[in-house]
Amino acid sequence: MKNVILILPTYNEKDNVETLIGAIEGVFQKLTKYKLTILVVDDYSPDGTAKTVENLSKRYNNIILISKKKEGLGAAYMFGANYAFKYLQPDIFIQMDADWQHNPLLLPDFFYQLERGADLVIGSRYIPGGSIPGNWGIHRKIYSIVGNTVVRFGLGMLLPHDWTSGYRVYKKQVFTEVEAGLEKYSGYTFQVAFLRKAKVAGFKIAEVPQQFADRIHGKSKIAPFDYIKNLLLYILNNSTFLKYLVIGVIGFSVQTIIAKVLVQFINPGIAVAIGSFFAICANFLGNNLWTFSHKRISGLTKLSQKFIHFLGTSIGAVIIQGVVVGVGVWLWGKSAWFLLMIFAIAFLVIPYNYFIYNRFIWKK
Ligand SMILES: Nc1nc2c(ncn2[C@@H]2O[C@H](COP(=O)(O)OP(=O)(O)OP(=O)(O)O)[C@@H](O)[C@H]2O)c(=O)[nH]1
Ligand SMILES: [Mg+2]
Repeated sequence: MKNVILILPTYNEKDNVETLIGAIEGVFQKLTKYKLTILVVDDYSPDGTAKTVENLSKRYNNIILISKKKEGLGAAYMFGANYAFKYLQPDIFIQMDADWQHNPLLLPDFFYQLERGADLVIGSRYIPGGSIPGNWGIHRKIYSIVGNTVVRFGLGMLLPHDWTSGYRVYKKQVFTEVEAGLEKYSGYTFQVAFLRKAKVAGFKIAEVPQQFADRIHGKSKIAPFDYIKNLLLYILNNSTFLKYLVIGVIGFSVQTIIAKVLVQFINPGIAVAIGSFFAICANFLGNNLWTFSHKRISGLTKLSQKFIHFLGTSIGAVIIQGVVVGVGVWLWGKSAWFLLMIFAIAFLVIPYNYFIYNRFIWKK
């Protein structure tokens, strides 16, 4: 029998917590292989959530209430998990909002994925079968979709599809592996930081479609401005894409110097193509050492194989630049070559390479 600890962070959820806990208990009557403990982490909610939970703990013998000062969602999860390790011998954790936005009836799907070998399962709104509330205003929908997309592309980690979902089930090893340093993210950024660390550590992540419901009782605690600011700061500090751009600038400098020298002697299209070959070498080394250090390719055989692969995919970038500069010079004259090269790199080569690197070179 596995010990499952469901951490339920609450702040002013008096009107949600009773029915939700009742529903969760009902679900676990059928999940007989698992022994559930519900750990409510309440930050002294002024609405008296704690009192309701205390009453519930008389009805169910598997509810523990922790009351602590208000520190944010991430801090509540950290506190709950550390408490569980100290007193409850956890095997599996569940993270779930206490406002009914996460449907407890989905839990058997999460456990099915764990049993099939996943280490971490996410309730995803952005996969087929998943959704955000239809009655949300357009700004709210955009905020949610754009936020998630910025995280995925900013971090250069396209999978899983839903990074900001707080509905998650994971094995205890995931927490012990990622926990170090997470206390910095006491608010909602915790979810993204947690997931990124789990991904980097190589845990197997699965997604189940989730129809994210709208809140009926109580108010949202998210402060959008703070949330966006913290998320952007996190991405800036941890973005593969930004590191990739820095390496790209170095490669670009190598390319420019070589091309500027050669263009005095040979056709500009060829000069740029040669310059870009050297940029490719600089890019491969720089990205391997720094940008994708978490997926670094090592060993001479692997490195040379991957470099050939890299060269192969980079031919696309060489051709793009050769064609744009070649055709552009033919249209607008030789003096336009430099601007044409910059245009080709900024708008065509950067997205092309980033996609290829993630998809084919440093995939895992
Ligand atoms: N203990 C604790 N719980 C919190 C805190 N902030 C939010 N929560 C809880 O975390 C869960 C998610 O918070 P919500 O405000 O619903 O955030 P959200 O679901 O991302 O945003 P909405 O879609 O706007 O509701 C809820 O159960 C909240 O009660 C906090 O500072 N401390
Ligand atoms: Mg909510």
